[in-house]
Amino acid sequence: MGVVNVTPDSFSDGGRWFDAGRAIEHGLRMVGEGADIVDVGGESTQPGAQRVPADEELRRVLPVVTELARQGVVVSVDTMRAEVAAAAVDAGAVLVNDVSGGMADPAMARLVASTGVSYVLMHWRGHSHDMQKRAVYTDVVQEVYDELEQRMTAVVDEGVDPGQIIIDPGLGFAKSPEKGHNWALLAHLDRFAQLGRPILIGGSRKRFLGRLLSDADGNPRSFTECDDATVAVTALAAFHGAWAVRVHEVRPNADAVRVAQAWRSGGTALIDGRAEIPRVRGGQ
Ligand code: PMM
Repeated sequence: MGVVNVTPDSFSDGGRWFDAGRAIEHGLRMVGEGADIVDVGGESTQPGAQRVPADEELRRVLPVVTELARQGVVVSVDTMRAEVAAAAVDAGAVLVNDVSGGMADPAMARLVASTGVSYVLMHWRGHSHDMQKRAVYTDVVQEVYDELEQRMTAVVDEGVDPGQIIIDPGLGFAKSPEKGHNWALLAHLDRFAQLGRPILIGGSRKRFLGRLLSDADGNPRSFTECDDATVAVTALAAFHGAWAVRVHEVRPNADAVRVAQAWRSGGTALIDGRAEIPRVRGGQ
């Protein structure tokens, strides 16, 4: 899953794809590089970020979703708002990526149920402006697992089919890089598999990688210098059964997924030694 942040302020690629034309071009380039899904978002969720009004979010994402879907790209919309999700699905998005797991907008679950699209339900404890204060756990793996299970039950009670759901432990969202929460979650992907749904991992360029790669004085590595570490996370996550990884640099990560697949299958998933290139088409 390649990321297109149509925002002026996302922490990892802020401003680069704010213009609709550039965002569309970027999305198409990522498909050429091996992305199966392009995730389009109009609201930054970096720690400390303030909310964007719904009309502005719509203005940012709709032209991009519309054009990518028209060109046959499998489009996901990264939004916490049912109103934005509804418009994006009308414009051809086939997946709603809701980092709040349905908590930010009580209308989201019903919208997902009524449209039948796939739904990424991520672990979340509150909006970005103060989410890091909520990174308090006794047993991060157990608590994230339990909270995801509760959210799954809640959205299913609202009519979502369990088969629509993809779960995501929400790396970086109310998780402390200093306390190692993100690594605990990654080390226990098999535990999350017990929820019985595909798993999405979004570790690309996140602060826990910069913290891991701090210099001898303890200064964290900048996020732009964390792409190689992201690829390592991708290889390991894919090897341990993740369904998808959400990344900013598609090509090396798509390569890592193929390596992991080949390794996992012991070569049996290859055709004359070649990795199969999925041909995924979306749109209306
Ligand atoms: N991370 C960000 C945004 N959306 N969606 C899912 N499902 N999982 C994530 O981990 C996730 C997400 C924040 O990252 P960015 O601002 O670098 O795109």
